[in-house]
Amino acid sequence: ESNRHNEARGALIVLEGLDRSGKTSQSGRLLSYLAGLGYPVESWRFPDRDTSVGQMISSYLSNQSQLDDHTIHLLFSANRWEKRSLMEAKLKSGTSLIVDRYSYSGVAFSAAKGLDIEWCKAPEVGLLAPDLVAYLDIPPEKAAERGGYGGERYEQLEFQKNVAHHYKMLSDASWKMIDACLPMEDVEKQLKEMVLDCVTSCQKGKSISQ
Ligand code: DGP
Ligand code: NA
Ligand code: NA
Repeated sequence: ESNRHNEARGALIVLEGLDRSGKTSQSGRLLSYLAGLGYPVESWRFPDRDTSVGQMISSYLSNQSQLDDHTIHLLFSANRWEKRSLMEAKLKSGTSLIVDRYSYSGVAFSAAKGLDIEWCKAPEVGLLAPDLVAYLDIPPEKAAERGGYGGERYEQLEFQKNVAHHYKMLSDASWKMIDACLPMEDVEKQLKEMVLDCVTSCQKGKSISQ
């Protein structure tokens, strides 16, 4: 029984949503949940601000540096690319990853600035495809009310409305939509079910897709 997890591949689980939709809290809860069930699991987030590319992104987000829209777009993408091989190794070794933001943030946030959507998608091609995309759906006005925004560059109501619009355009039938206005415990319960389903089906040997 304890061997079971070793032979299986991990699941790539992505949480997406506007700023203040609750992704970060829910990732923590999912991590404890899966770990408690004995699954190897890690929680990741993008941007990963710990790398040198991530530090450039962080400085841009906190308005300490200015960068051309295309340039920052490519840096966000590069930040995902620099983690790709580690991500693949983790999944192959059986570790599931709960990832707070991924390529969809990359496209939705840059397209919301007016960049061409196909141009935005191009550098994401070849990154690993998620097994599950859970979208924490919240009206931008509601998100803005949640204890206010932290003051980073994109945390502005008008801009978030535009991001929401682009997320809707990117979403497809495979996305799991969750009403993020529900009490946190209800959101958590729905997520746990989806995530457990996903981890279980990845164990049945579906291979990693790109
Ligand atoms: P977070 O650490 O999750 O709060 O993300 C920081 C901000 O950066 C947030 O407003 C979402 C935005 N963001 C995340 N990923 C990307 C990306 O790939 N491209 C762009 N343009 N923005 C992103
Ligand atoms: Na944020
Ligand atoms: Na977050």
